[in-house]
Amino acid sequence: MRTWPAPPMPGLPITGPSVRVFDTATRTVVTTEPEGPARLYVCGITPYDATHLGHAATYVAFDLLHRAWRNAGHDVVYVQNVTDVDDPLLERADRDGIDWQELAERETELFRQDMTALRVLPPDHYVGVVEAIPLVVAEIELLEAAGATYRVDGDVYYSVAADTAFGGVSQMLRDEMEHLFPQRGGDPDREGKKDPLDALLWRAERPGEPAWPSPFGRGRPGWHIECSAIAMNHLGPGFDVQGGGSDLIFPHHEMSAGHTQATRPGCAFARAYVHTGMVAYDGEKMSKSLGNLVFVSRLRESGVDPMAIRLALLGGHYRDDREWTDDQVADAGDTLAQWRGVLGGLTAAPATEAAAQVLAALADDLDAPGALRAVQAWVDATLADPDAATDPTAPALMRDVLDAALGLAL
Ligand code: 5CA
Ligand code: ZN
Repeated sequence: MRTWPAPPMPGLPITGPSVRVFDTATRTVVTTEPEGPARLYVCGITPYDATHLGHAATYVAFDLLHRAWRNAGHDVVYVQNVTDVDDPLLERADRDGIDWQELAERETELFRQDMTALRVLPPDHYVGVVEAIPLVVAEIELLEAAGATYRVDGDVYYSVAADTAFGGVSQMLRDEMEHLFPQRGGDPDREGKKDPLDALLWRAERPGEPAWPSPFGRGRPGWHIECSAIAMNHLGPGFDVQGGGSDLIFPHHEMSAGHTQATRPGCAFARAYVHTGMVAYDGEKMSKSLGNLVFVSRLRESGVDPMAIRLALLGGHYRDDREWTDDQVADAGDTLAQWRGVLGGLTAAPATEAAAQVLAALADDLDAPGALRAVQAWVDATLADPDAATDPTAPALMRDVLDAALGLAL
């Protein structure tokens, strides 16, 4: 699929530290140690509605990781999928009486525009499920050869018993898994399943639904297998970070990892699993199904500076669940005006230390609030004592750091 244009990223005179992130599977902060380019997979959108601030917060968080790696001297290979055929998309297209492909294309294009406006670095491989069906089919064949599949009325299921490490990503107990599974697309009560948690790999053609030919008959992919197939084909096993929102920990990331572990014994899917907290609005997780959404595109249309949206999103730590309030974007706009004033000066307070603090905060589990505090302290120092703010290189250095590390072009 077509990706979106890369914003320019200035080179910095200083190198950032090794990047550490919180890994859900081990519940510890781990140091990433890329061998060759850092390999990143982030679960993409299901394009049946516009990008809301929850999605944006998640993609901005992984953009910080992407940038932190680049600033630490690594090349990055970034892969993101688009779930451009799945139940919620087909249901919405049906409800609105439009073609499902048209809906997916329209919303994916809007997402590209939102990501461009927010200066999110694009993936190197932006892969839709429809175009990846041959990869999905090949991956299911591997699972079949590993004895990890069975049929229920023509549908193909994955047997969770095939992954000896099942549960190792989410670290959840069975009770919690059984509670979450039906809420997140699972079908525990389907008759004929061996284990209620077994996941659908291939859904046989139903009347009125799109279907593609395969060795298992005409049908379409289940959800989790798309990410296993795309990640394995474009990154390979043991890639550095699998990312997404915390709503994907179980079953999605557990299953995607499980598929790979069943077909490639001894190989981990990813080396670390990193999850963002949920953004809420009006007290509830922002979600397309609840409808309590603030769209990035609407804010942009109403004249809000995309950099103010980005700064507002960076104000919370990526791992925390948080509440979006409408004043956050106005406050961010005020902050930007103050910062732009200082960056526009001919001189400022020396910035070398603040620049290093920004890079250190971001390398320390993507601590954006800590990075913003370092910038604010430098701004305050410049404004508090203009007579001492005589460094002519400081404004340009800080402008480049804000751009390269935080994605804020001011
Ligand atoms: N297509 C699948 C992943 S393969 C999917 O979950 N799509 S999505 O459109 O529902 O979500 C896209 C990304 O945004 C996912 O990483 C999801 O975890 C994240 N996300 C969804 N809602 C929120 C929210 N309220 N706050 C933060 N992140 C969210
Ligand atoms: Zn995914």
